[in-house]
This record gives sequence, C-alpha cells and structure tokens, in this order.
Amino acid sequence: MERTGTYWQTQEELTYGSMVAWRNNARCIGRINWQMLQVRDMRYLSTAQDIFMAIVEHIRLATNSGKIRSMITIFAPQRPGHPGIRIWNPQIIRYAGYRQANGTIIGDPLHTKLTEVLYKLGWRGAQGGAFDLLPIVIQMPNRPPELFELPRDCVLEVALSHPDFSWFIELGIKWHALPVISNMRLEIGGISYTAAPFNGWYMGTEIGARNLGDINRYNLLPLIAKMMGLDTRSDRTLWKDRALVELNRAVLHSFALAGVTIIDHHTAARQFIHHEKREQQAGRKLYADWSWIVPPMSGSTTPVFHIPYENRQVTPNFFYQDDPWL
Ligand code: HEM
Ligand code: NRG
Repeated sequence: MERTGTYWQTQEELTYGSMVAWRNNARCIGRINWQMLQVRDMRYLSTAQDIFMAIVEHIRLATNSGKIRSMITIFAPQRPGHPGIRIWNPQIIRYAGYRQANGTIIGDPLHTKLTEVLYKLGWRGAQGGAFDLLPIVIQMPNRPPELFELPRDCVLEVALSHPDFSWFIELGIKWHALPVISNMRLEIGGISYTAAPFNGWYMGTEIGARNLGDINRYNLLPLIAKMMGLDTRSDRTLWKDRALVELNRAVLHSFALAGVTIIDHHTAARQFIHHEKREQQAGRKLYADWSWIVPPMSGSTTPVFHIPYENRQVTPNFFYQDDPWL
C-alpha cells in the first residue's frame, strides 16, 4: 500500500466480493441467486486482444447452449492516478441503431450514439438492419480504443413466436439470450474494477415490456395491436395494455421453446420476497430501489409493489461510470 497506493486482492476476496456486490445492488430483483455466481479471475490479461478472447469465452460458457449460468469476468483493476480498462459497449451483446436522414431510426434507438461513435472509429460492418450486432470496443489505459467483431456463432438469439397467434413469427422479431452488462465499475475493498462484465438471465419484461415496447426503443405495440385487430384510436380501449401482454407472452413462450433460461416477473418477484426473508434470517438488512424492483407491467399484481423499501448504496457494489467517449 505504501509503495503503490493499492493492493492485490486474493481470489477469495475477488470471488466473495463479487457476490456481495451483486447482493448489495438495490436495483436487482434476481438477487436470490447471489451465491450462484461463477467468478473468472482474468486480472493478468494485458492486451485488448486477450481481453476480447476472454469475453468471447465468457459468452460461450455463460450461454451454455441456453441453460444460462450467472458469471462475471474480472479484468485488471484501476491503478491510482491512471484510467482503468474500459469496455465502451454498455452490454457485450447489443444491436445497432441507425439514424435515417428523415429522422426515423432503424434498429435499437438506445444505441444510436454508440453506433455513430463506432462509425467515427472506422466501423463499416453495419448492415443497416434492425438487429445488427455491434462490435466490441476495448480501451486499455492511455491507449486508443480497439474494435473487435463477435463471432456470430457465439451469440445465441431467440426468434419470437406466439403460443396463439400464428402471424407473430412473420414479424421477424428476435432478441439475444444473454444480458451481459459491461460498462459498470465493480468496487470491492476500495479497489475499482472498471472492466468486469457480468450476466445472469433475462426477466421477460426487460425484453417484452421495455426493449421491444418502449416508445423510445423498438416501439412495437402499435404494430402488434394492429395485427391483433384492436381499435387503436382511443386509449380507453386499452389496446396498449392488451398488446403488451401478448408481446410478453411471446417472449416467455419463445425462450422456453428455444430452451433458453428466462424468468417471468411474477416468479421473480416471489423469489425476491423469499430472498428478503432469507436475508432477514441472516441478520442483514435488505435495501432495494422500489422503482426498479417493481416490474414494468402489472406492478400491483406482484408482491413487491405493496412493500416499501429503504434504498441505500453500500459497497461492495456495481456503480455507473461516465461513457468513455464523452
Ligand atoms: C438489474 C434481473 C443477475 C446485477 C436487474 C434488473 C433486472 C435484473 C430485471 C433491472 C434491469 C432494468 O430494469 O433495466 C436479474 C436476473 C438475474 C440477474 C433475473 C438472474 C440471475 C444478476 C447478476 C448480477 C446482477 C449475476 C451481477 C453479478 C445487477 C445490477 C443491476 C441489475 C448491477 C442494476 C443495473 C443498472 O443499474 O443499470 N437485474 N439479474 N444481476 N442487476 Fe440483476
Ligand atoms: N434491462 C437490460 C438488462 C439489465 C440487467 N438485467 C439482467 N441482468 N437480467 C436489458 O438488456 O434488457 N443480469 O445480469 O441478468
């Protein structure tokens, strides 16, 4: 500590620290699984190329042909007075968003900024489609960023079909199986891991309610309502609510059909309540961010809606960091 201003953590500190960081994150409804986390120590990797290969391996191991394993891969920590290693992508698997001349967007509007930044970095892999995989951008401390294309065969995707509507599959909607957050800083014992991508599995509403339903994302409710033959002229027909339910049924149905792990929001909320009890028995206080824990549809039908939570950020934890291109 005196010589370098930092210290090297043991594997045990890294492993248990990651689990506790997850347990401490007030916004995660999936925390009942906090002890089931595979922690990969990749602190010794020193090139962007090696880090990229470790990320591809993470995708393969965590995807596990659909039987998803919770996993975190931890790269070298930030050194005092230096920038840390950064993965520019907010998640490892994400779709490009292309701004058209007429102002409309093709793909995921959440990623128009990153897509533009990538274009400036020289990326020309763009297909101009609704579900183009973005390349991975890795930046080593005090170096320019480097781009890498993910091998297609490591990215598992699920085409969406509906249990009752045969026309649904024709819409050509799909989503990726694995959510791997890659832009958060993991802090353990005062040490910052600025590149430590982690994943669990999806809760259906993340895809069906938010990614595909939000007006500023794929905005698919009007299309689905039209296909269902609903009267979309008046809000009072609840056409949005009805389309939203069917879109979410399609997500859960399709993931199950494809053998990909996913959880519905009712089960997730019930598990969270169980987790709360277990934490109480362990003599720990459970902090939660109500507005993130309550699912984005049918909130009051889940038990978490009816419970007030105290929201506090304690460490170890995962924190936001500024986008590196800013
Ligand atoms: C947030 C579910 C695993 C850390 C969330 C959210 C959901 C969720 C629904 C809210 C996301 C949103 O509204 O955008 C799950 C499920 C898991 C799981 C079902 C299955 C095992 C994990 C793991 C970690 C983790 C393995 C880390 C080791 C987090 C963090 C957030 C979060 C840090 C907050 C993200 C932010 O602030 O943007 N989780 N999670 N989760 N989860 Fe989990
Ligand atoms: N809503 C985001 C993912 C956020 C984290 N969700 C998880 N995390 N399930 C989305 O891509 O829709 N996880 O580690 O499993």
